[in-house]
Amino acid sequence: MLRRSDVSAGATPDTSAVSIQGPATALEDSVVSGGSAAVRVTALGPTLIARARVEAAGVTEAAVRCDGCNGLDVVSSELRLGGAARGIESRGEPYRPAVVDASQLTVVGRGSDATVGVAAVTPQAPYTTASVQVDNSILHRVGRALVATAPAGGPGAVVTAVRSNYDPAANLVTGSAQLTQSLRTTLDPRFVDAARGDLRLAHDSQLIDLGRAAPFVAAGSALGGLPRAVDGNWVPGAAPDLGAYEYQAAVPVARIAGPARVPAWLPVTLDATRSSDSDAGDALTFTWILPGGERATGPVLTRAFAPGRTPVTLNVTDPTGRRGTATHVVDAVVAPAAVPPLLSGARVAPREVRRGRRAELRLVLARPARATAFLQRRVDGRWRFERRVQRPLPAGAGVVPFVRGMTATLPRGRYRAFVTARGDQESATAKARFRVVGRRH
Ligand SMILES: [Ca+2]
Ligand SMILES: [Ca+2]
Repeated sequence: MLRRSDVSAGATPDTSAVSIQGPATALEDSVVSGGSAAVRVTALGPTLIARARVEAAGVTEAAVRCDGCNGLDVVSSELRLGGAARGIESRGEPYRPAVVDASQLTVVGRGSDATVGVAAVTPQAPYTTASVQVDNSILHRVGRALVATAPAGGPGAVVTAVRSNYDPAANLVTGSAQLTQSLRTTLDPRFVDAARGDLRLAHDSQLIDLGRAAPFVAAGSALGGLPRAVDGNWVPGAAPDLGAYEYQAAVPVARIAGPARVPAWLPVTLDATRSSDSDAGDALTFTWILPGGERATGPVLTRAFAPGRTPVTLNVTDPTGRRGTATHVVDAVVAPAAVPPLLSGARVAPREVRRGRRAELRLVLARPARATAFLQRRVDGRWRFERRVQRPLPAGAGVVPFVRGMTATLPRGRYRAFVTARGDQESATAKARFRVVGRRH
């Protein structure tokens, strides 16, 4: 048994990446490519290929080939074809009938005329038969969806296709071969992104829930390991989708990233981009709901909040209308106002005081205080006390005048006013420089 394997072979003729020769063998959850047949089965008993991705291009003639194998089941597998490859080929050998059942296949070609979805082939030889029956499958962009060839009048090759989606126009039946088709559809599969190799069904595919409940091969899990027979449309009742995958009809998961505590009235950003939906291709729409019924759309909400706790609800909706919800509470707080300094803007005006003229110390008090200024004069490189002026002042712009008589008695030179403001609970200091100029005494 091969499980979770990744096997490839070169382009050598008559080789295979995986060769199953004994019965009761399984190839599951694996990726296979290369060889003339990527997977060749010659076992004479039951074998199973489940949830495989098989690439058959270039010289590879078949993704899965049964050479006289009696009892091959293939299910929930994706077969990609290029060149002249066939998805499933059931090939009879003398005295060894080839019998293949296949369900839940997604077989995709590249639009070339030479590819074939499913084929049963009986060569000109005695006691040789080949059959394939396929259901719940998609055969897309292949040259011929179904081929059954057998010599005229000889043993048969039989292809039976039930409840599958393909274009039958180029089906080929030769000789004594038979082709039986029922419950066929020819819808656009609506893959999520076929150009990029994503062959899962988009939410609006009509192949969702179209499969029959009891296919030829018991379904098990879908490709990728996800549950099969999920109710993927709004019609009550679960049914398998056509093809290897199963649309899960998942409800989106809403997630909000953003700060819980923010300054009031300042814009903050709440981010919903980490919301998710496990259904491939389900684009999400975002609706934010604020108290009072205010709504906003888009994956990111930028908004200022009034003080207090504001619950913000996010609805994330997928294209089918399934909706996930998350709530984030924003606690907006008013930042304490900055306390202005008690004392600022201290300066002497004018900065050059003429002796005997008016001068004053100007300052700004944030709160009422008593202002005291020591006038110091620069003498021999040091500040020396000269005078003291003092005045209680209210809050606001304040002025401590130097009386005219005082300025008349100040010696010329460089000065500074060393100001101290004392309030009820606080004090502050500042300095203001000035000069005294004018005639000597
Ligand atoms: Ca389904
Ligand atoms: Ca979804």
